[in-house]
Amino acid sequence: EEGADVPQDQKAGWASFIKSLAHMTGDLSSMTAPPFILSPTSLTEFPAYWAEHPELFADISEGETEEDRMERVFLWFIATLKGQYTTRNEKMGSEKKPLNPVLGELFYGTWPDVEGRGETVLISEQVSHHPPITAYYVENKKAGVALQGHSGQKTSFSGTSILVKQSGHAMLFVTPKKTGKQETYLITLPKLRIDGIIWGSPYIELTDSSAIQASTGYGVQIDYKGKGYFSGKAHMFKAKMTKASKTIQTFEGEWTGVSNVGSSKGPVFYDADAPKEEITVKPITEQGQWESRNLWQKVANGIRGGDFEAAGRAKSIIENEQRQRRRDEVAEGTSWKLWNFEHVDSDPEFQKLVAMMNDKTQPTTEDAYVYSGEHYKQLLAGASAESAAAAPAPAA
Ligand code: CLR
Repeated sequence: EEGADVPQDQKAGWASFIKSLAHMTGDLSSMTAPPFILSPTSLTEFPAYWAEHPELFADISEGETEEDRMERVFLWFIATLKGQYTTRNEKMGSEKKPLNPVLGELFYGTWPDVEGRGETVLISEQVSHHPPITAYYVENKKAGVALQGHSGQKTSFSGTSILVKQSGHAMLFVTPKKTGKQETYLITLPKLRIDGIIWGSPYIELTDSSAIQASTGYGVQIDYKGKGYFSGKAHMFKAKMTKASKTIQTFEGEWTGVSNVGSSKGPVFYDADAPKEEITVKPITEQGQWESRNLWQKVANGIRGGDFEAAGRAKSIIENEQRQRRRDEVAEGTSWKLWNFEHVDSDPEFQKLVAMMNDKTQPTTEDAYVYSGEHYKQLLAGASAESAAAAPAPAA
């Protein structure tokens, strides 16, 4: 029955939310949704999903050959998918609507150096509010592996599903232990279909294709399919590793379960039951005012505790403060300065890799956010979160 998973008192709100989806103009993030579907987590936290298997990330640079390293990059990539796209279902029962980050919002965290693998750090920053774009940098210095990327979304509604096109891409920089010579990998992102809207229990299925293109000439194309395509199962993929149009290896299976090398009878490639490691974040009391969990604390507490009026009030304070800040900038003829990133229209390495890619998996935009780490490095150097911040803090 329609709306079966919606609390009785929110059924009307959910129905009108679905109606409003039909008029959506590409950006769902700023639309008002009923309380039961709200998540207390901001989108600036999502880049952490790239590094919840820090050992696989670090192991990339241990690869003996170009082919071996391509396969390790692909293994790490597949291992991130379950976290990226099914975590909210597992933790909160369904996909939820994340908090819409403010411009300048930050999310910092680390994964510890265990057994000499090196520490992994995440620097995530909201670099655009309208449309929402999050830039991120993940690095394991010791291993010689770093990921720089940004993420935006264009959403539409099919009548039953929300369709999400991801804009943005990621560049992976690897310094192999063997050669010491840097390799780059361009990573494009799959499309999402959010099903289960009618019932009030949304979940993600991945569709179409994405790819990873290496500067070494190796590439992997990944095709995603849900129920009833390759088999009766949801969350399936098939992938093909190639070099100079020659197929080197194929892979297939479930990105939420077991995948195999070659056919489904081949050796196990990855088992998504493998435990993942959550990011370590400073206690909120030690965070700066632009850091996500500190900034949204009252809103998140309201959502978690079911006090949606308190959450709404806290949210309005933040949003009004942001609007005022934007008005002041216009009046002063200034513009917001990013903390840790610099926007570029394109870059030569990106163009080289795109040219090596199959058309249907190419990213739609060329621009990127290059990591400078200005604010993060000041913090590490011992500045307090506030003094490291050139701009005044947002509303308390
Ligand atoms: C953000 C980038 C991450 C992967 C990822 C996972 C889930 C996506 C999210 C991205 C963007 C925002 C998103 C979310 C699922 C639902 C949510 C599309 C792509 C939208 C804005 C909210 C939908 C609201 C319904 C649940 C009612 O690497």
